[in-house]
Amino acid sequence: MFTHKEANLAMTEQLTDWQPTACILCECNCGIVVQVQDRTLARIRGDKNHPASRGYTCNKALRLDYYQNDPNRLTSPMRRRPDGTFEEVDWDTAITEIASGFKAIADTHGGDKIMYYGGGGQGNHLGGAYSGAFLKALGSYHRSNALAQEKTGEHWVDAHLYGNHTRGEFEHSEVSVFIGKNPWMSQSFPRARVVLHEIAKDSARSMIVIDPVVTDTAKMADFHLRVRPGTDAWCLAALDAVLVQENLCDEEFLTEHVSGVESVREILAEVPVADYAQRCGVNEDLLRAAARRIAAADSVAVFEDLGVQQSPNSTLCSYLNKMLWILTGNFAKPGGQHLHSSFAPLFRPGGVGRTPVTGAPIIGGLMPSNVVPQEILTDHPDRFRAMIVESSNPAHSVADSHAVAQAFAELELLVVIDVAMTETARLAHYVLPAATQFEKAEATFFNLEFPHNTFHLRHRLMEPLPGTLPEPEIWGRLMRALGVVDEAELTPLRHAAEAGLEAFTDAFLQAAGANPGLGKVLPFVLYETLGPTLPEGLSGAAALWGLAQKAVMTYPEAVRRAGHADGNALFSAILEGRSGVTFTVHEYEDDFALISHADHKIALEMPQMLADVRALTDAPTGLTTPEFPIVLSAGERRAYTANDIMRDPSWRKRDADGSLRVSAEDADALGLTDGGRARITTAVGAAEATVEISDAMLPGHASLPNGYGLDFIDSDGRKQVPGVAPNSLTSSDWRDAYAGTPWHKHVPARIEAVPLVAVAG
Ligand SMILES: Nc1nc2c(c(=O)[nH]1)N[C@H]1C(S)=C(S)[C@@H](COP(=O)(O)OP(=O)(O)OC[C@H]3O[C@@H](n4cnc5c(=O)[nH]c(N)nc54)[C@H](O)[C@@H]3O)O[C@H]1N2
Ligand SMILES: Nc1nc2c(c(=O)[nH]1)N[C@H]1C(S)=C(S)[C@@H](COP(=O)(O)OP(=O)(O)OC[C@H]3O[C@@H](n4cnc5c(=O)[nH]c(N)nc54)[C@H](O)[C@@H]3O)O[C@H]1N2
Ligand code: SF4
Ligand SMILES: [Mo]
Repeated sequence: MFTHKEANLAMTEQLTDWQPTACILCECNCGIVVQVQDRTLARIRGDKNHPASRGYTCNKALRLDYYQNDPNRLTSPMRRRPDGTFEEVDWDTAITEIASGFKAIADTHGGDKIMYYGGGGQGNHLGGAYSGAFLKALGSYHRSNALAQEKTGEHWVDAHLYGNHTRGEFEHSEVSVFIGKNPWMSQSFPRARVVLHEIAKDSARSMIVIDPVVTDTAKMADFHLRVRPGTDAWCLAALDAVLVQENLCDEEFLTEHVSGVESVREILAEVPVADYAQRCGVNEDLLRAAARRIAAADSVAVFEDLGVQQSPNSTLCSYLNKMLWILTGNFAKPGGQHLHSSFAPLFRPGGVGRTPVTGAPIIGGLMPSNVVPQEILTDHPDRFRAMIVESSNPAHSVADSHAVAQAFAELELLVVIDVAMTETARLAHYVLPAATQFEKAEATFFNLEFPHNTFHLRHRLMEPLPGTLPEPEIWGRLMRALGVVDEAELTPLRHAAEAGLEAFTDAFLQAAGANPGLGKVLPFVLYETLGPTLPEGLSGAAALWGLAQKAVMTYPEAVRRAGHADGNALFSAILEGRSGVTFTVHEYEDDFALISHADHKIALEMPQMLADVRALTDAPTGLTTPEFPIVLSAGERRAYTANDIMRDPSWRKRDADGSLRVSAEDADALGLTDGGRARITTAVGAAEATVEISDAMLPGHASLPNGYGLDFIDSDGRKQVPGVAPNSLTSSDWRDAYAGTPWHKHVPARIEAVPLVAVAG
């Protein structure tokens, strides 16, 4: 398969051999093999040796060269001039000025006024692993990233119920349930389209989809519960209630493995199923049939995603959703729901608190992305004064782009680490150019599978583009500029590392025992000492040594079952395994041990959530107004969207403008035509889009894709901004009460036809 540079006749080098790496466009990180030619990813196909994806890719992986060879890539550190333009500066100047700038802010206002946003996109979490040393050295601990735009509500519920993250084993489930999730387009679990096909063609298996849109996934479903947008709480409460009211719960499982069942049962017993079915717009018989199908199955796996996590009642929906598999005992068995091992935590354990200015909840160490501008744009003494953004584009991906830009303009120091001059980078004082994910060692920490869990260290396919650096080296240089670690501390570790991993382990334990402060800056210490001894191009993998030791301590049996004798053996296997390694092999019983409560039972009772279930009786199911009568879902995943990773619009084979999808009924009523233009207005902004009339949409519901409205300078120097930037239409305050996660899928809007203007001549 040739990628976009195939027509380039100026190629001078031969194609390399096939080299393993991974796709970086979604959290699956499917293994791929690539032939490189003249720094282009010339040929790409699925890697059959990758333990999770086994040769699978979707349509997007084949077009990764549009990321690798984005013509707008950064090739030098940039410093903003007072007039807002940028000048190139050398690395030494940039590092020195940035380190002393942050130091000055920490000294004057306190390190806690420095905030960190990002730390990794869909496939690159290694860089962020090194950021912690620099931040801790400054006394900075406040952070946020995209997980606080989607998963923190679910994490909060998970933390109460069992203290861990769950995943469904769809490959083997008799019944699969997708709630506000369209895996045909958005993937998110291994080999998604293959698995969906297998489910659809097997009459013994069923698929239940809860989605207002007739998505590609919904088309394959046996039960499509086509809820009205924003009414999932009623739908899920009714499904749970059917389980209780029709005595369909797994009583043996509940008695043995769940506490707090009775109060839940009491509340669900009161739920008026017929009324709730009507309120969410789902036929009552269909809803009951779906609940009965779940109850009758030997195994059920569920996936909730943005359709509920970015809609009203999102945290409540997470709670109600988990009842579906808990009440029916679909845990700790093949095809069910599982607690899995993790190679590195995505959330900070126990990281709860409140933000300094707005008092918003901090969950898993992350403050809501939505409050970031409000934590800056104020004269509150504890406001953030400085920020580091790494591998994220919050000026485009966080609610209310205008507010974010205004806030960032107030910062005394903003540093962005990215491969491209993004919307966020343009607001920065300094922009540091990173090597791409094919020019450095990289890895994903989205290791979420059970019973086999995979970790993949990707080797670089080529040297970093001149002028760029891998993040571990950027953080290493920033740390050296701060000068907080004494060279004398590092020397013995450097020598030991040269003698091999065993010697390094002994020396490390001794050094850490003598100076516990070293642990605080661990990734830096590993990078400086172990890093230089690792094979060419892999110094950035040094931090994985610590994580490998931790994995063995946390899951000793499962790591050994996967064939790794100890932490050093696991680390070595990771360094050598070019297509990824299985790091844990669990037995189904292990699920219970992974419940973090002392009694290893699921703690079902969450009083606030139960009060909210009760309150649904009187709560409004709609949030639109006469002024904004349509529900706009701002940010749907489509065939050619990949968050903000792909900036060159020519990577798309279709949907170049990112059309606004509307129902035929709305189009009629509003005078919209297919291919015509519409103006969308919300409480905070307005935009114009191309209309697509679609029978997938319910009347009153419209949808725009994510990842559009990014600017791009084409080869003629012209700026293009195809489609609508979804967050030009969303607002910071439109968010969940518990987790502060945004309601991007539920933005009240007004849509009007834009009359065609006749062009003279
Ligand atoms: N192609 C592609 N794939 C991706 C990504 C990408 O950018 N492009 N991004 C990745 C990332 S970061 C993520 S988080 C995942 C997200 O993956 P998904 O959550 O599957 O993605 P979305 O399309 O944003 O939303 C899912 C569904 O929610 C539905 N929905 C809208 N409103 C409601 C509602 O009120 N109730 C219910 N039940 N459903 C509703 C939409 O119709 C849509 O089908 O995708 C990942 N995969
Ligand atoms: N309205 C609306 N907003 C949304 C969503 C929505 O559905 N609707 N979805 C939300 C969700 S679920 C998510 S996950 C977020 C995603 O939004 P972001 O958190 O902004 O993450 P990405 O889009 O993955 O952006 C990754 C950035 O990393 C850069 N990058 C790529 N490779 C590298 C590298 O190797 N090193 C460095 N340093 N940088 C690199 C890219 O150029 C890009 O600027 O968007 C959220 N925003
Ligand atoms: S499923 Fe995700 S990781 Fe796999 S090829 Fe598609 S976009 Fe890439
Ligand atoms: Mo996401």
